[in-house]
Amino acid sequence: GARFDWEDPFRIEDLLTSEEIMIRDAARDYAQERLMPRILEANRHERFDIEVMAEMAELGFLGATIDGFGCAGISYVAYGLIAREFERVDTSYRSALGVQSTLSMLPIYLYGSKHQRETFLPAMARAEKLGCFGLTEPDHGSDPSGMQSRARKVDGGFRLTGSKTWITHAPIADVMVVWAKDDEGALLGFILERGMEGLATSKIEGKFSVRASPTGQIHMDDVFVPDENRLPGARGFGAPFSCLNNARFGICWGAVGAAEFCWHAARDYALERRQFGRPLAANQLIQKKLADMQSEITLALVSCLHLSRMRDEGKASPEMVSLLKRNNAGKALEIARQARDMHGGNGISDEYHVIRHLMNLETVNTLEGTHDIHALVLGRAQTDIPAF
Ligand code: TGC
Ligand code: FAD
Repeated sequence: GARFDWEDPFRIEDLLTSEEIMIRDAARDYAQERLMPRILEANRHERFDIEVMAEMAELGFLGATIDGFGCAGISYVAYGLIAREFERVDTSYRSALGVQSTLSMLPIYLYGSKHQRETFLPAMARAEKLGCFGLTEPDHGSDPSGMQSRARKVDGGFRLTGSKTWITHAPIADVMVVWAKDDEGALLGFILERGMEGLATSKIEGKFSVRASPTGQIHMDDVFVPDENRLPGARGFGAPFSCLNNARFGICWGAVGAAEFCWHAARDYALERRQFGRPLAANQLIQKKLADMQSEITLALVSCLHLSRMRDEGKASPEMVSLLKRNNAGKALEIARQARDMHGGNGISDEYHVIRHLMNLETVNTLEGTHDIHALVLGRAQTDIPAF
């Protein structure tokens, strides 16, 4: 007969392969046993435990969708399941996974030379080299096409000048995938390495969101970058945007992980906490909120699975990714807010974790294209009118 499992209403578990379940369980065990015990202090003190990267490498999670070069070659479904488990603990950990895998390693894999792939990818998969992705600038966020960073051609290489901001892992990265325009205004991609003359990074202090993730700026003052460090396959904005498509898959799944944590926490709390002589969960208003959370999360997960399977078959368009990134980040934020509310005063204490997720999801709603920018992508796709 048909069963109903409140935690998995549409039996998504039955739609996963045994390999996907194995990877998911490894990610869940690691996240719950090793990341969860660290996050409270890490978040309080804006601290990133760098050994987390080596642990992710040990499990084979870094650059995991890449086939070869020391990477596992797993599906986007499996990758998404890892992202979901990491973000169930904290956005900072999903971000760490995503920036290394889809925004640093993937551009080198997609647009790099054989030599660049061999030099960087295995070392990055082992977390011996950490990467970051520099697209956003102080004056150009949603519209990177206006960027001011310049790559001037000189003998044997390029001279890069400009600055990037809001760059995840900039303060700790050894390798920086940076985008800049050449003398003709064409967008090029470069692999910058810490220690190059004129290259500096700084940390953005005082964030109220993703506090366990080091975010910073990249300053380039006439940095000489040899020709061999230019990504030969990248020319035009299609290159960084393609990397973003893949990073956005991780966010689609990750946002649901954070939302699931908040939903489960709100349910547990409502069952335990008593007011007016009965559990909070005995109230219709509370049950409605739980039903809304369950519905949105279930629909989001089915969509994640569907979109990722399409991605694995090469059938996912950027607009499909925009639709789901926008939906899942926005819905997760709303779920976290409701869960915070249902915890009453305790909801603002970090020991209950929902306020941390709520603050993090503000970032998730903004990065990799804001909620409204993805609406405009979808608006353009159905009206043919770019309204950016
Ligand atoms: P547009 O005219 O649409 O396109 C220019 C060229 O790019 C191609 N393209 C894409 N290719 C692949 N995937 C996509 N999603 C693509 N979107 C556009 C397009 O085909 C065209 O190619 P070509 O060959 O014809 O030149 O460009 P536009 O200037 O109108 O841009 C539109 C818009 C607003 C969608 C774009 O600027 C955009 O996506 N803005 C948002 C910026 C953004 O997402 N930044 C993210 C920074 S990285 C980050 O946040 C990492 S967070 C990491 C973490 O901690 O998790
Ligand atoms: P703006 O573009 O200034 O937007 C401000 C507001 O205006 C938003 O609400 C936006 O939706 C709205 N808006 C903008 N244009 C329009 C329009 N035409 N019509 C209607 N509304 C509009 N970037 C990287 O390159 N690499 C990274 O690793 C990275 N990591 C990040 C980590 C964190 C914690 C954060 C917060 C950001 C990170 N980013 C990174 C940058 C991120 O991608 C940008 O913040 C994002 O793209 C938005 O750009 P912006 O902050 O300049 O906002």
